[in-house]
Amino acid sequence: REVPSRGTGKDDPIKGKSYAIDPSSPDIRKITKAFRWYSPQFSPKEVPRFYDLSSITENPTAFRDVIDILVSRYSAPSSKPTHVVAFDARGFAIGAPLAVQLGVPLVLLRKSSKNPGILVQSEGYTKEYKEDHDERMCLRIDALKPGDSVILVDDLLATGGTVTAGLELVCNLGATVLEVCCILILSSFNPVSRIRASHDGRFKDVSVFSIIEDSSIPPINCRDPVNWKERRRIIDGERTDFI
Ligand code: HSX
Ligand code: ADE
Repeated sequence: REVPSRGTGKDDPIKGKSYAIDPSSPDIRKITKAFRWYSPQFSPKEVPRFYDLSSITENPTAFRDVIDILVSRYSAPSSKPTHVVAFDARGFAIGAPLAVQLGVPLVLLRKSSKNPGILVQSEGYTKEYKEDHDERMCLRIDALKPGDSVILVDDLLATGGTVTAGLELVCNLGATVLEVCCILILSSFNPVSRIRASHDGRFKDVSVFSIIEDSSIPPINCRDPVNWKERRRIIDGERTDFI
């Protein structure tokens, strides 16, 4: 399948060596239409729009389109990685089918030393929302080596803090990053510029690919339950009085 890419350009919100696909193409419109969000009232975190990856994973057609676009992009000999490196936890849902289709290993970037073995850990990083604990990414020290060329996969990029931690680890192990890819980029945070400016410009040439941008996701994609006036409750036990 042909994957159109929009290159650099003055009015490109993702400036520099980074790409998003033409939002008017039919596949992209389908994925954009499928991506739901929730307001803070129904979200686990206080962000204006909490984007829900399960709107893609629970929609087999949209999910397949996402994976097909990525497989097509990374299967050409010149762009094929030796490894797919996916972020804990939502990056796993995208990285796993992608790695299987490409026939390359899937490396799991884990949060807070959840993986066994001898680990390397990133510096602390922050995201669009703050967790209660210090956040660090960890990678097994023998997961990658010099000469490996990887793509880094996550569901979305907001501030780019998470991706920066992954770049740091992959580069510290001597591997090369071909590209960072995600389904959705929250362009208003300027994640690409932030990533490139971080660590004194260590990742200034990194290429970033996103399938869609949040500015193209309309208000109608909000899935807040309309008749639920109070703050959401997490219901114990069986679903009896739910909506
Ligand atoms: C969420 O925040 C997503 O799954 C990404 O891993 C991350 C994106 O936020 P940011 O680090 O770009 O601000 O956990
Ligand atoms: N991670 C960081 N920002 C997010 C957002 N707005 N929605 C879902 N996950 C996120």
